[in-house]
Amino acid sequence: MLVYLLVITILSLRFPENYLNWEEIECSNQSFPDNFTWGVATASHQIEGDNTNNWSAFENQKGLEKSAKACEHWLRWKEDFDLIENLGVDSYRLSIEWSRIQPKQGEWNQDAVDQYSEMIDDLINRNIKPMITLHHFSHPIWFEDLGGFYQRENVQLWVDYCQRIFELLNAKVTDWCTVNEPEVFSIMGYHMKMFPPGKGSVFKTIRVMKNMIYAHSSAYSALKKINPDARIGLAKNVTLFDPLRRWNLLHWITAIILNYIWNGAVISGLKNGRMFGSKIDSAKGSFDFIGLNYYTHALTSPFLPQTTEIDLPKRKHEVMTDFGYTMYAEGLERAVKMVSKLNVPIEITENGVADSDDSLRPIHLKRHIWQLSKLISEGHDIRSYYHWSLMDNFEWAEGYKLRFGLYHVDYKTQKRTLKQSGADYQKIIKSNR
Ligand code: GCO
Repeated sequence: MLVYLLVITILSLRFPENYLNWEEIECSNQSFPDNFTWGVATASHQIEGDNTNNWSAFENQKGLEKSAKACEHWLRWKEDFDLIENLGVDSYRLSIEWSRIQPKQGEWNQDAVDQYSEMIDDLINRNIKPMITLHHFSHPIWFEDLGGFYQRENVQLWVDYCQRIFELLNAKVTDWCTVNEPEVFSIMGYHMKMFPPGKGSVFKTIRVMKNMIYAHSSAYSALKKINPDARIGLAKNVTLFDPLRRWNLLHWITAIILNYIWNGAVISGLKNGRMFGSKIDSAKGSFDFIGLNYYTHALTSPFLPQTTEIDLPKRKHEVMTDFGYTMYAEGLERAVKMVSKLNVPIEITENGVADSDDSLRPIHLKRHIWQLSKLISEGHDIRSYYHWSLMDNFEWAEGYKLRFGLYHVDYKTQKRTLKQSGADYQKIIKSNR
């Protein structure tokens, strides 16, 4: 019993779960460095509409809500860029849809390439720096049919594609994210069955996660050979895992295991070239920055739900978001400290909230930005903040019911309307505080 108590005490002290008294915090008093980059983020499949890729196939196969026309961004991109400009951001994180560029293996769709080039030029003309993500969950069906990232030999096909896009745009675009959230892609797709290809195997998940890190590092070295000055990194989702009952060792053990699978493995892969006991030498140091996507923490027990469709447990005083996880701005500190281990500049490549009536987002924004400024003032090298997302869009397995936008989208009319939170963000950007 004594040993048990000792272990629990050590764990509790070593891994505290902090909460702030927000009532007492004056959130508007902090300023940001002059060169701090404010941004918004989106991903191709979530906004463009009419994509034919692994995701659209999965939507059909599983009877999910279809992405269909999404925000019709492929047709309305110019007016959407007006919206981005209207926010006053310095940068826009977007992804390029591989399935548009290479609808069939060996085929190169010049029209799509031209449109993306035009879009990039247009952003630059508006003084908005693009950050390009090369793989944000979606890829062509032919690639999936070959086994996708489950087969290590397929990685080269993706790297070839990345090289061509990079050759085309690297003179104009300095910041590149190779892959978005390798851990979410593999866990949701190969364990939780909620993303394509809908498999349920821990072994497959680990294999794909390693392959994604290998894919990232292969792209990194190929692209750096073309232009050593480019800034290339990846976006890592950090979800914190805290034991539901802090006196229960089983809950601690679950939290520790999940933390390794979700966060530790990728960080160790990038830092030491080792993950899950295997070596991926090329991964070591293969990044000029680390992108951090931060949303929440999960309270764990051995009975953690295996779907995102139900609410996760929460502390009494915590506020639930529409996604069924809580708003936990305090956690940004631990998330930043975790990725700080990589010793490179940090870009907050995503942070936001599902909140259909925009009642929570203004507070969410304020708290996270306050936390961010505090971390910067404490010396963390955080260069940017990209809010997820520009406008409401297709939230993967959850479809359109979850609204993450600073702009509201009426999907019937495709009308976009600035929300209160969007106006708040505009002000924050303008005053840089
Ligand atoms: C992810 C993605 C985004 C999501 C966002 C909100 O984390 O799943 O990068 O595509 O839409 O995070 O859940």
